[in-house]
Amino acid sequence: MKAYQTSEIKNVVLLGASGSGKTTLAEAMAFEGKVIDRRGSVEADSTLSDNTEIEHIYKRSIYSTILFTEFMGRKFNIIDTPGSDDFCGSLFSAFKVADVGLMLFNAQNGFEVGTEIQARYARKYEKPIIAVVSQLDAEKANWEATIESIEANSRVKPVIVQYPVNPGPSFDSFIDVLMMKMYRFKGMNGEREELDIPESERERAAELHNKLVEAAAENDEALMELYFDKGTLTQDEMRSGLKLGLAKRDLMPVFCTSGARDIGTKRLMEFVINVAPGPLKAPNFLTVDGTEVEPDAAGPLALFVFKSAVEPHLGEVSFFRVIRGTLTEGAEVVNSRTGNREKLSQIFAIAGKTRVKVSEMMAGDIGCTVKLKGVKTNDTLCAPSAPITIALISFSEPRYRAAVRSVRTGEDEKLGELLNRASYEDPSILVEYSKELKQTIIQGQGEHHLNILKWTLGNVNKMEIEYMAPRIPYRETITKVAAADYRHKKQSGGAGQFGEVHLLIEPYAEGMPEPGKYKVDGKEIATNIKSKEEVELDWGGKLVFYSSIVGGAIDARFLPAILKGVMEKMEEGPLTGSYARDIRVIVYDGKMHPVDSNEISFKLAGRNAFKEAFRKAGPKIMEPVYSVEVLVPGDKMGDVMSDLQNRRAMIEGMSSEHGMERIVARVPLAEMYRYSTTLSSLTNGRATYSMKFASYEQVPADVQDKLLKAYTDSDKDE
Ligand SMILES: Nc1nc2c(ncn2[C@@H]2O[C@H](COP(=O)(O)OP(=O)(O)O)[C@@H](O)[C@H]2O)c(=O)[nH]1
Ligand SMILES: [Mg+2]
Repeated sequence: MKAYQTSEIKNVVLLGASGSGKTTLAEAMAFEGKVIDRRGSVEADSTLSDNTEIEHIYKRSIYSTILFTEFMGRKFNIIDTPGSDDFCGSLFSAFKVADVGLMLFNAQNGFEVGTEIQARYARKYEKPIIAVVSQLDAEKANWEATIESIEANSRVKPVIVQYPVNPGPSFDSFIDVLMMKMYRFKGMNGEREELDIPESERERAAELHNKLVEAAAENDEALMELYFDKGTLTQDEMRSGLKLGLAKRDLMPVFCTSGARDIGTKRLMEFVINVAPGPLKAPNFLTVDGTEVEPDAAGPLALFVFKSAVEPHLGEVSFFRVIRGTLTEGAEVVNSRTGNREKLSQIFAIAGKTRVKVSEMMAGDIGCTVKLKGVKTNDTLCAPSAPITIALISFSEPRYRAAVRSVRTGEDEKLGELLNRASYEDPSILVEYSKELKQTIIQGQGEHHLNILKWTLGNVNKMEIEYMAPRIPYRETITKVAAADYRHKKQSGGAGQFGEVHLLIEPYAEGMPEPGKYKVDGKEIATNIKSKEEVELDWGGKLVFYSSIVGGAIDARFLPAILKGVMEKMEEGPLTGSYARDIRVIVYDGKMHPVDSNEISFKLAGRNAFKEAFRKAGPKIMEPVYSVEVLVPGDKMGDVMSDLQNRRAMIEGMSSEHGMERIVARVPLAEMYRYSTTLSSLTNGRATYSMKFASYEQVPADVQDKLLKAYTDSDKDE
């Protein structure tokens, strides 16, 4: 393969709802570029893109696939993505490295739920979008309805470049109102004739041509003037106007295809070459500190790793885009995250599972390399002389959590390795062992997402796993002042143990005044602070520990032991064994014994005095509450709201935008298990949501009673 110049490269991401025909179109594009000499089909499990067993079972893409194709002296790097929102992780990676999106609209369905979700992401990443009406040969293909639904729902203005003459099973022709030609296709392999527009279509074609000219002119004042002077624009002038409008996302050119019959593929690719931004015209990549990096093929090398995989018999495969410079086989680079040197002994162009060895790749190109052990997604590999770090792909917050364990015992280590690998390959999967919950917690984008992983582990890695509801990380705290005295005394043979601690506890809040006088159980306690220690707790919140001991009742050297005793109970709260937080402790009196007092005695006295006081201080269990944002179509608002209310949600706000309602609520984590599944079934998959930790709040009395009872039943403490 020749080494393509930066100006000869087009990086394209295929978007659209699941089933819209992305994988089939990718196949046609690869065929047009002669990467394959026969087109496979999704039905026959023979496409370049859907090449894994699980994709064959589902007949749908689950992983994103990169495939290059060479066409008219250009190299296209096409990223075929899964349509389902559960696999949006790979979409974010694709958005990072693609310069333009082809959004497929199935002519049988028009603007679908999946389209809407992906259009939202495209907006977020500011990707220019070309609309591709697909499956125009299908029985129920309906051009008018499809265009209407795009016009009604798309926030980027659709501008028709082509329309079909005979949509439906006899589909073989479309009219291109930019070229002002009709294209008629023969057979199934893209052979076409270029014809004059027949009499019967002239009026319609002329009308759409004028609209296209206007839409092109609108993007530039000079073009607008030309248009006013001449009443029209040349094809090249139209292209330059469309180029501007496309790049700014002011317009979305609309094309006609049937991927299954390879109709329209070539014209679409020509248009991408002529009008869509390539690496030189797309916005420059930014480094983590916001510096732009020009795609200069003569500059120092920088590669950005956007996807990683582990392949049997081969090991790690790292997929990258060359951000700057020219990569040559054998290049030595440094990983800017780790500082490690790496050698790229082999570099490849990628067409699904097929890798074609190349010797050189220039800025803008996409390829892969193998066997880089310490490299992962989001790493920048650069010339040691000019290290930079490209801004990272931000994967969305996980939306589904579960605890995971292996079904067979003794496989923890192997499971850990496999889960780490899963999150290496798919950074939208997060895995962590929680010491607090004593569970391995896995997070992903939805139940389907995690079930696919379960299938893969079971069938490919022979590791049977099960998912369970994760335990909830409750916290304990107190609501009022209480005091307790505790004397630890032990006399057994030789040296005895003696320590007595009088302490007082109260709820801690940021900015509260220093301790003064207290009245507890009818007794006045005046404090006179001698020392103060603030402990930032690892699990959130604070413990503030004071000594106000007078007259040397307890030696200062025993204070650390008392604090240690208190901390032991903070780590294993008296109510449910959960972490305690936000408490102020004032040791104000006690007793020592000249011989028997030692650290262990004071630790035990401190611990027990604290525990006793805690129980008298109106103790409460607190639960994590998340801020949840749901985006739901207006007609499903009622169902989603009443479901949220059943989850003890506090609705904080509602607003509408473009027919969607945004609900902001605070919901206890304990009520969010499997929420994505419920939301999806309430709305037929038309809603999305995100959640992030907000605060700890007291649980309602009935919930507290239940938790206390559950703990007392299992408590073996003292
Ligand atoms: N009739 C017809 N069927 C198509 C066409 N493109 C895709 N399909 C079928 O639609 C289904 C989904 O196609 P696929 O390419 O997997 O869609 P993706 O989920 O967007 O990748 C498959 O059954 C395809 O065979 C087309 O142009 N015409
Ligand atoms: Mg697909």
